Amino acid sequence: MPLKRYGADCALLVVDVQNSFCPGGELAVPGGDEVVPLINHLSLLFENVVLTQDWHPRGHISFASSHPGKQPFQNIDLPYGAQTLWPDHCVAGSHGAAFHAELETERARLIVRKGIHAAVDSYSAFVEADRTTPTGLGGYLNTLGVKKVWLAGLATDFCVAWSAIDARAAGFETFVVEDACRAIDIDGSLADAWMAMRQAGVKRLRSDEV
Ligand code: VGL
Ligand code: ZN
Repeated sequence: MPLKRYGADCALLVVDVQNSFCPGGELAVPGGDEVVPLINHLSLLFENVVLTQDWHPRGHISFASSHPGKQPFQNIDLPYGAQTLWPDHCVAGSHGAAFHAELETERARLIVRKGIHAAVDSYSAFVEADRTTPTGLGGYLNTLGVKKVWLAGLATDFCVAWSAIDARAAGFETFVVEDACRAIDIDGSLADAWMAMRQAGVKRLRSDEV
């Protein structure tokens, strides 16, 4: 095993590498499974590995099926703001919500489940879509003395981007490993996400630069 290059003040945040987002899944991200070997390798370099898991109750507000007459990928307005509607995905306890079978999960010290409230989505691993309800991850990382966070996983333009931007907002130096992520990319969402991450001060790098 290679030497752990990143110690107690660093964390690798592995975002939503779950069956629903991999080929064959309900909300498959193109090439979603391709990140698995890279992430397994990256995780060997980190003392602190945290996984996130999109984890929705049945009938979740982000599901198009919860809104009669609406289709997946349409946008609607909710009390907390705009919401893209998705196919049912990552239903708590389902096969889709489970991690990709080849993702190495043994060394993860924390699994954060998000989107757990029926009426609020959460792309971000830190703060739900109402922009107020914390998941607890920021407090956890601060308590451990983590100062720098690297992100990889799915999807670049949704859960990775929101989590990276919120990591910056919580004061962490933040890096996104671009080739260890894959995007959904609807209506220019990937370009918008990179722009927003850049403006937030998120650093973008490749896995061979980690
Ligand atoms: C995600 C859409 C809906 C993601 C989660 O992991 O990027 N995208 N739920
Ligand atoms: Zn979701």
